[in-house]
Amino acid sequence: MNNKMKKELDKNKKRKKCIITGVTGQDGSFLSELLLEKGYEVHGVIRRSSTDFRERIAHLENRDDFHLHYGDMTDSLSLVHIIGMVGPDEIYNLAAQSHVQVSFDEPEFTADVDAMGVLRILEAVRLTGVDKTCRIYQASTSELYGRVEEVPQSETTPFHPYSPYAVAKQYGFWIAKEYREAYDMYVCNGILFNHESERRGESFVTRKITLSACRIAQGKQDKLFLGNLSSFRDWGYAKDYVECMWLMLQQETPDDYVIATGEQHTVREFATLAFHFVGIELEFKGEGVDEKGYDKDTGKILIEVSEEFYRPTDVVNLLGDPSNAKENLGWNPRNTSFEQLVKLMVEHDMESIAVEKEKEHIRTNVVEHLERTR
Ligand code: NAP
Ligand code: G4F
Repeated sequence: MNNKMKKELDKNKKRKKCIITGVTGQDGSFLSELLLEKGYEVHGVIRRSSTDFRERIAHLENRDDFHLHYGDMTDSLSLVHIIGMVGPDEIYNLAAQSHVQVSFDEPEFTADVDAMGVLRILEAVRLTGVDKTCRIYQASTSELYGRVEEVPQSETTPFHPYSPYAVAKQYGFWIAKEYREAYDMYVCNGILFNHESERRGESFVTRKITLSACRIAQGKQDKLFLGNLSSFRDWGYAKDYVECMWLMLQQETPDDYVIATGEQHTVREFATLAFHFVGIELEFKGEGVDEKGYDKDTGKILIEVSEEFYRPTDVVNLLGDPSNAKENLGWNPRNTSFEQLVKLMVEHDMESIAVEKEKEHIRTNVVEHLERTR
């Protein structure tokens, strides 16, 4: 064996292995990039779906240190099989039905994936015998504070979940903590406040706003319909937040951490800033369902409230206190400011909508040409 081969073998021996559930999601894709950069062998769990295009991780799929396995949070056998086969040093459990409003329409599925799914992962780790060596990150959420009992919220704030999603995540939080205490397993809950990015799902409020602002600015959409404009969120940048997931699993002892910026803004403020970055100054008039967002220059109505987007119970006052993570993980909550976050999302979407527009223009020209020459 020559020196180069020996070095390669040593590198592979030392290479840490991790499993990421929810690898196709916003966080899963950023975390995969981070862990690959750190030299991990990354194993992602994917669901069988009718379309095989996985946009957020497509650029990683040809690497030989990135592997995908079919599995599902509702299917214990698939999880036992993957964990048994990989023998991971770390598991990041990010898979979830993650949309709060959808959890009112699909409460049973949400509970199966977001609550029972956590139990299935923990038991799979025990059944495959890696419980003393494998560290587990559980994606908990600020939605646990729900109908908030104090502001700001920290690790000691009582939970008051306020949606089927939050109730399911509450089970996930406690079962993770229970396995840590009962079986001495290394399990951490990251209580992450909202984090957004250019990869955020298009039906979450921030991305819905940035995409619509860009379409309106480029003449592709007339109006944006939103729900509760007065809701407060503590919004950070997803790329900054995945680093905390990794940091939590590198500590001597496992614990639960709040990850937040310590700054809150309303949906209305987010929209005002997003429109500002596309060159439109908004002003809001009216109240409740009658509130509207006007273009200050033209007086045109660009935003209206629709009750369709109201939730049976809504969480309206999230503000995190990240002091503990700052002190014990060395986390810098202001890596990306609110303004930088909105700007980077808008810049990304301006470009993607322009490309969409260009493609549509070419398609229309081709159709017109075919019709003329038929
Ligand atoms: P996301 O973009 O919605 O991604 C969710 C991921 O879960 C997707 O990869 C999805 O796969 C997968 N998934 C859903 N059901 C599954 C099932 N039955 N089996 C296997 N995989 C399944 O969510 P995210 O924003 O990245 O959030 C990651 C995690 O953090 C979630 O657990 C979320 O609840 C939690 N969280 C998010 C935030 C936030 O602000 N983003 C804040 C706190 C906590 P498909 O591609 O196949 O649908
Ligand atoms: O963007 P959202 O749908 O995010 P929400 O409900 O805060 O949930 C997200 O963050 C949680 C962390 O706190 C995660 F656990 C969860 O997985 C997810 O990533 O809604 C934010 C706020 C809500 O108060 C909602 O009522 O915006 C309000 N809103 C107003 N109009 C709207 C809309 N939300 C959506 N999705 N669509 C609207 O048109």
